[in-house]
Amino acid sequence: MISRIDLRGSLPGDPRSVLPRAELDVEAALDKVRPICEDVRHRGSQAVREYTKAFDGIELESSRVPVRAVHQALAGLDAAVREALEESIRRARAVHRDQRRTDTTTRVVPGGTVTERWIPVGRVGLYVPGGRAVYPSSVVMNVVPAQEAGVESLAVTSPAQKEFGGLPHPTILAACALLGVEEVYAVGGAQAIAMFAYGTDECPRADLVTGPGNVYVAAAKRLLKGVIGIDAEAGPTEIAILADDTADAVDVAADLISQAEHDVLAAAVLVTDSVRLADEVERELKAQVARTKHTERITAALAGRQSGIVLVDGIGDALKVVDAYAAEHLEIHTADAPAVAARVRNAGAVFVGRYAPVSLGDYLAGSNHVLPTGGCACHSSGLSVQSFLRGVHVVEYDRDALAAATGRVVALAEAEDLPAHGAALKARFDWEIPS
Ligand code: HSO
Ligand code: ZN
Repeated sequence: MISRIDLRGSLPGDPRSVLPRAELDVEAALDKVRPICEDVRHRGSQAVREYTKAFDGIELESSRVPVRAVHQALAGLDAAVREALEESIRRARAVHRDQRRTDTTTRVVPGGTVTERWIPVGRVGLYVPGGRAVYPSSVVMNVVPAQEAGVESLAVTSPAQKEFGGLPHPTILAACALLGVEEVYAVGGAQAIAMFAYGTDECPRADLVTGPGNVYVAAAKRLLKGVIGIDAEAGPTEIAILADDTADAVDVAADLISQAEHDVLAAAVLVTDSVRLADEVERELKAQVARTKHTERITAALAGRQSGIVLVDGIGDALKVVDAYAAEHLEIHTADAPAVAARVRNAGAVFVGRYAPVSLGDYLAGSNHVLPTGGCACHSSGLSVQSFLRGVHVVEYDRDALAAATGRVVALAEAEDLPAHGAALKARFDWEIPS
C-alpha cells in the first residue's frame, strides 16, 4: 500500500534524488489556457460568461453574485459550522494581526533617512476552488491576512455550480458573508484569473490574485504573472512526519491519511529511524483506510510514487531528509519534539508533538494553511499579512547630506559610464555639468 525507501547506511549527500515527489504538469495546460485568457482580455465579461456556459454548463446573466445571495447563504448555514468558522476566523485574526509591520526609519547619515513604508495592495482577487474541493476554510485563510494587512478592495470568485442554481457553493458564500466580503463572482478556471488580471465591465481589475486551484488555474497564474501579482502555485497537499520509536502508530497513520484524503496526488511521507514504528504504521494504514470514507482516493495517494516510508539511521539523518524534502506540512513525533522541531530548516509549517496535528492547522490552530508545496518551502513562506503588503523605501536627504554624498555618487556614476547620473546631483549645487 505504501512504498518503503531504505536509506540506512546510504544517505546520499542530497537526498532529494531518492525522495518521493509528485510532479504537476502545469506547462502542458498553458496552451489550453492561453486562448481563454486572450479572449477574456479582448471580450471581457461576455467571454467570461461564455466559458462558464461551456465548462460549467450554466448560462448566467451576470457573473456577479447578488449581495443578497451571499447573506442568504449565511442565514442557511448549519449552526455548528457557523460557530466553528467564527472561532477559526478569531484565531486566525489573532495570529495574523501580530504579523502586521510597522514602518521603520533609519537615519543613514546626519540629514539623510530612509523609511520603509508598508503599503497594502490596493485590490486583491481571491480564487476559491469548486467541485470536489469545497473549502470555506481556505476563504478564511486568504481573506483574514488580506484584511489584517489593510487591503481595501477584496473580491472572491468561485465556480458556478449547477446544483446551486449557478451560484458558488453556499458554504463558500456563507464564509464570505462571515468575513464581510460582499463582492463575489461565480467564475472558475483560467477565465477567473484572466478576469482579475485584465478586469471586465463586471469586475474591476485586481493587483494580486491568491488562492489554490486546479492545473488550469495554476497555468493561468503562471501565464498572467506580471500582468497581475500571484501567490505561489499551489500543488497537491503534502504531509511529512518525522517520528522516532516513541511515536504512536495510530496517530501517525491517521495524520498521513488525513492529508492523503485531499487528492490522489497528495503526498504522505513518514521519515523514521524505527523499523517497529514503520511496520506498525503500515498495519495501521491498512486498518484505518478500510474504515474511512474516501478509501479509494486515499489508497491511490498512499500507493502513489509521491508517498512512502523512509527509513534512516537516527534523528540527525531524519532531519537531513525532511530538510531536503521541504514538506508543506511537517509533523514531529519524537521524544523531545520541541527540540527536534527547533532544528528544522525547511518546511511550510511545523507541527510539534501529538497534540498539534495538521488537521488542527487546516482549520483552527490560528496558523495559515496556504503553504508552499513541491519543495518550495526551501525558499518560500506560506500566506501571511506580508503577502499583501509592499515595502516602499521613502528617501529623505537634506542639502548638506546630499552635498556630502555627491562626490561618491559621481565616482560611481562615472565608473558605470553614466555621467548624467552624477550631473543630476551636481546641478543642484551649480557645479559644472559635463556635456
Ligand atoms: N491541508 C490543505 C488545507 C485544507 N485542509 C483545507 C482541509 N481544508 C492544504 O494545506
Ligand atoms: Zn487538509
